[in-house]
Amino acid sequence: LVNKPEVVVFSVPSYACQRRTTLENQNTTLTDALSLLAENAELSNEDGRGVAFRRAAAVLKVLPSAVQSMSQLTGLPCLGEHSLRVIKDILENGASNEVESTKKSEKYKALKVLTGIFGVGAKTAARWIREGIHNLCQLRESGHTLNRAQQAGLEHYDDINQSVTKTEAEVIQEMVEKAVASVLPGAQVVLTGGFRRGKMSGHDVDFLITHPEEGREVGLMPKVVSWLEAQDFLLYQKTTRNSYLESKEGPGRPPSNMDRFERCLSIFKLHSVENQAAVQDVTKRVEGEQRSDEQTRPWRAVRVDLVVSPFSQFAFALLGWTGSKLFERELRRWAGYEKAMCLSSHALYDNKQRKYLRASSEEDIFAHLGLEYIPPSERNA
Ligand code: DGT
Ligand code: MG
Repeated sequence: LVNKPEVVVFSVPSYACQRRTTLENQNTTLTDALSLLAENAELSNEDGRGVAFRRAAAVLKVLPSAVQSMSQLTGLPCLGEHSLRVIKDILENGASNEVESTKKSEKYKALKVLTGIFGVGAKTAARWIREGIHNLCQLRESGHTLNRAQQAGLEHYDDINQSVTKTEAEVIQEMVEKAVASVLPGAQVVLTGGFRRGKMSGHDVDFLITHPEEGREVGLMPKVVSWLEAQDFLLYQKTTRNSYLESKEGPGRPPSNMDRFERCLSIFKLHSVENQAAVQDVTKRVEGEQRSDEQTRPWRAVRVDLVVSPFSQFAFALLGWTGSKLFERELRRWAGYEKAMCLSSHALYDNKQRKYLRASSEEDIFAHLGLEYIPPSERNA
């Protein structure tokens, strides 16, 4: 047999948590197309189909070079009939009809616009669409009573739908660190989510807060929120308390995948970096206010998630809140199917030994799961 060196045949392990997925992607055209179909499926409440497209896209993200022909994909995991058809269309015609018509469809456009409102999920959006509401104008005119989150979401719609930069995330990190240090010295704040994975932008900023002395973190969130409110840093917040103990999880009652940490979904008022300096300089501050009269507001709204974890669960919480969402899902699937374990953001339960496995670092958890350690920057599945 003659070797054809120009045709690279790829090989990829089947679970995303066995793979190193950096932000470098040689197949963005294909992965963007599959991600759009995944998003459309999720917005249409077809989660199964959504996951299938996400898994297919994740496999293409780790390929070391751009796919040239279908034959290179032979033997790759997670590429179902539907995803292969989309890939084939793009390789042969430069675009997929299904993707292009989805992008243009009234239903997809309306779902995107309506779920772009903070506090509106796929189910609410679908209900509104059935009532003929396709955009923000129609929603405002419909007379629907919106809850507090949705009102804030509508009010700050443009800001919230503009992505958050790494620099903005760092400024918010300083604000959160200052708040936490003021109300509980010694508490730790960690930036999680996409920014911890090295992304340069995101849809929100995620933080995990803990204290090395177990128990000291109890009651922390309301104090942090009060401090932030007193500084006029919050445009909206809703805190849900920790319900992990009340959930009566314990041996024989493995943890559910539902997160039960004390959590604050919020919208921060972030003064622009320019205006951060202006706050310290009275002269410039006056100028800043004049500019705001000319409709350049000196601040923008940014979505921020705060989570408080007891120290003993911190490693699980950190792993669970770093993402990506698919990476998390794959870790839990690996734990369940391959190891007979149950992983959540609180704990790891071994069904065979009938006990919880302790971990003080993410490395410990990967080791318990029999997986090679994957650092955050390589969890971008
Ligand atoms: P982004 O913000 O669009 O740049 O992307 P990410 O990766 O930061 O995604 P995000 O902010 O939705 O969530 C960050 C991670 O936190 C995500 O990988 C999964 C986790 N996460 C989000 N919401 C929940 C939740 O309600 N429960 C649990 N356990 N984890 C969550
Ligand atoms: Mg995030």
